[in-house]
Amino acid sequence: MAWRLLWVLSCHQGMVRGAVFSAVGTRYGDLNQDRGFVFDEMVGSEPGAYLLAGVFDGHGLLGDHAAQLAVDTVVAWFQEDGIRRRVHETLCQRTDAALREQQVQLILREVIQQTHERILASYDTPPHSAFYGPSGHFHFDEARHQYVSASEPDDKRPLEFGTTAILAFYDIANNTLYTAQLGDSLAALGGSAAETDPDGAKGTISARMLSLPHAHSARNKTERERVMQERNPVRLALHAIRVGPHVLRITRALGHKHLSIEPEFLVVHPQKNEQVLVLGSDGVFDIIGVEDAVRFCVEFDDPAQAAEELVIQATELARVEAEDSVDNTTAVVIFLD
Ligand SMILES: *[C@@H]1O[C@H](CO)[C@@H](O)[C@H](O)[C@H]1NC(C)=O
Ligand SMILES: *[C@@H]1O[C@H](CO)[C@@H](O)[C@H](O)[C@H]1NC(C)=O
Ligand SMILES: CC(=O)N[C@H]1CO[C@H](CO)[C@@H](O)[C@@H]1O
Repeated sequence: MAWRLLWVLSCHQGMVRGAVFSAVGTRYGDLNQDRGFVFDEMVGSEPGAYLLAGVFDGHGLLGDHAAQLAVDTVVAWFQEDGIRRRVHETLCQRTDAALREQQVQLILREVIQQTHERILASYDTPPHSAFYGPSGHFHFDEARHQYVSASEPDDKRPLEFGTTAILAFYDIANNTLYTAQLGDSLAALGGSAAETDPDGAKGTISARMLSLPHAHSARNKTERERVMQERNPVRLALHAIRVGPHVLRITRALGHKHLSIEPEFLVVHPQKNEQVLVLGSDGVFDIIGVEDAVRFCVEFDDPAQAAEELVIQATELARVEAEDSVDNTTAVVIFLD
């Protein structure tokens, strides 16, 4: 099995803890276009403390570059002094919750816009060489603004890439969880009733999706109609869209010059029996259902171990079910209690 650990990162913040684990699938050779991160600001339940996490699943020849730029941009943005102050003021103000929620969503919208622009700007200075799994190495031809295969000079690829995004922002003191979704990377929230209710049947799991699995899918009729109405070179295909030579199952993405970056937002207030938040690329949620993912994670005390085991579980199931065609698979696991 050609899965491989790419990175583990974990952070501790009072009782809220998160970690990310990612594995390369077998389908695209030794290349992982998924990225994930967990970032926190301040400790414990100090006013203004929050946890931010995300998963990005890149596509195209430079999909990994797009996903990495997304992580770097989002993390750097939230570390800027001006943004830190603004987030702090937003979370600490005693105004009504609706206004605060609106302001946090505005912040998320801005970081998405910023990240999109940063990835688009990178089209002007693409890396000189790129590795694209089984298709091998490519070199950038500046004159023609395209990539040419190092081993097959006739294999030319245009510059076209992007990434899905699922961002989760948890305002700890106000127990408010925000998600922003672009594409088919998803978030799930749930937990075990036994943790809070001694009479609750052990093994009773509650779980809900915090994103819409088909909101940005080329199978979604409303989305197909929206895509057709936009003035862009996107064409519809069976259960997919076609942008130049590329066939995509998703209709929105970050950093893709022809796709919408209008995210789906959701705001929830986690209940006592909802202790686990899972963010995953489609490598996770195409294979493991929401309830099973939550059931699996509550068995662990350490989010890093939960994320790793969940990814291993998903890749092993995929290997059996999809005859060794295993996608890049990334999970962020956050324990909220
Ligand atoms: C949200 O949390 C902040 C920081 O602890 C607090 O000052 C504020 O009153 C809370 N807002 C509400 C509506 O509870
Ligand atoms: C289809 O897409 C629209 C627009 O993105 C969304 O509001 C709707 O919920 C989606 N339908 C399903 C079944 O996900
Ligand atoms: C390298 C790799 O496996 N990339 C794939 C990750 O998953 C997305 C979609 O699920 C593909 O578009 C990437 O090519």
